[in-house]
Amino acid sequence: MTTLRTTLPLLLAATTLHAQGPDFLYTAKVPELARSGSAGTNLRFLNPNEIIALEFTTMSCNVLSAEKWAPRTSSNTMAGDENGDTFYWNPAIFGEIDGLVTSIGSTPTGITNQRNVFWSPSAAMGTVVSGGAGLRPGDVGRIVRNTTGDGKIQYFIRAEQIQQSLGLPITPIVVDVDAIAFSPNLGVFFSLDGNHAVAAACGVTAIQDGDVLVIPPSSLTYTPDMRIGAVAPGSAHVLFNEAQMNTFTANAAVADRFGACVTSIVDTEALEIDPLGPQFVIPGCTGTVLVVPTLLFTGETLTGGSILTTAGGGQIHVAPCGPLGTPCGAGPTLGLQVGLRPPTAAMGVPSYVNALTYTRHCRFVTEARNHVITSPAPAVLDIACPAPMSWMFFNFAPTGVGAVAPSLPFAWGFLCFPDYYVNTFMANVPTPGGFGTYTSPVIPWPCKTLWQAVTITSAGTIEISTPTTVDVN
Ligand SMILES: [Ca+2]
Ligand SMILES: [Ca+2]
Ligand SMILES: [Ca+2]
Repeated sequence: MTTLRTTLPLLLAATTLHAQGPDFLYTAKVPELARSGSAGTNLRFLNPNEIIALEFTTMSCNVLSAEKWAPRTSSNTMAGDENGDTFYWNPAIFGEIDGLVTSIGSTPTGITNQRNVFWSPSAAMGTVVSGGAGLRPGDVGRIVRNTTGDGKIQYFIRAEQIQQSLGLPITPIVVDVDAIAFSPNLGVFFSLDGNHAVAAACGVTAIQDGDVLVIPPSSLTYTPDMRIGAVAPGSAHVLFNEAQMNTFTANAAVADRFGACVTSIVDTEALEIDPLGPQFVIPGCTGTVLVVPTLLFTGETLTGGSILTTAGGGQIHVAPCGPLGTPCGAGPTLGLQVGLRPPTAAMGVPSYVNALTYTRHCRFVTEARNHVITSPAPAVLDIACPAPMSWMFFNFAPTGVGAVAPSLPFAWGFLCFPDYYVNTFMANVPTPGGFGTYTSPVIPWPCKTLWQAVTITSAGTIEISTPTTVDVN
């Protein structure tokens, strides 16, 4: 197979990247626990369809903990009753989040929030609320409010565009995007779940799930807010094939969760551009010059949650708190390096990192103890707050098949969740140490209850949390 990596790097490029770091948002392959225990709250339970934050900028390295950032209930609230069963709660929404990306236009203040980050699901979201094609495994998108209402889908790149870039027919949809990274100067980098017969650039006729592909910037057109407007057919190049990803992986000499040396990638699972890593310019076979950045990557063999880099021909990536994996021969990769709690002192977490993006973000999150309760009962909500005091607000949510709660822009906030759904003040909730718990009055009858907390940050901004909906039977 012809790949670009077989051509020697010609020139160190000085392309400017948009700054997104230095913190991470990522997802774990299977349910995990926050290293900190999240003060005993339910926020400690991290699920594969939830986005986790790893904040080198705000946490000491000796207590570095991954914390819940986009709970299922927040996505459920934004999505509404997408599967038409009259419940907001859908613990299986998205299956897994298997790709994450941010775009320059999505972060006008440089801040990533739960509305402007893009993700790829492993299972299609219901279309009862969104209409249209919905959010499918081959798409990378987000849930937005538009002129027709809440619960709509906006795409960073559509499955149809991925298939066009591979020289495939637009229908039927066969691809599942499994890793994605983007820079307007460098293009869209991606990897798929599964092997496909294609008609991509350079005469490539087959791609594997370990391959890393790129659609170069010259083959992309953008929307005004820097999403992908169109792709040139057959323009995707295999940047690194699976054998080359195996070489990077073997060279990194990282241990898996059991302490065994990992020598192959099997399936590339996450990609991100390292803005501090060297870049090379190589001539593409079609005459298109490609700029190859340093890529952070993970794969399904990288249990324990290690993160590797293509730098130097393949290494364990070094983050502000140290290497993101245990060197081969030095014991297991535990998961502590990405803030997860290992099952024992001698065995790492079962997850690999399934999706990864550099960000700057705020973490102000609510999570229900029970997402479906039977009246009469109180709702109990856990809060992760960036300040030591928060104020809980309430509203009723619409009921019925395909219901979705209306949101409005939260005019004061510009760091945390950007929209509000609530209208009634309920109570002060202390959040010393970053966590707190609120117990509502007894809810006497069946209804849909919607909750958000408000706080004032040390920066002096008024911010609102992610929303939680509790279905009351
Ligand atoms: Ca539902
Ligand atoms: Ca996917
Ligand atoms: Ca993945």
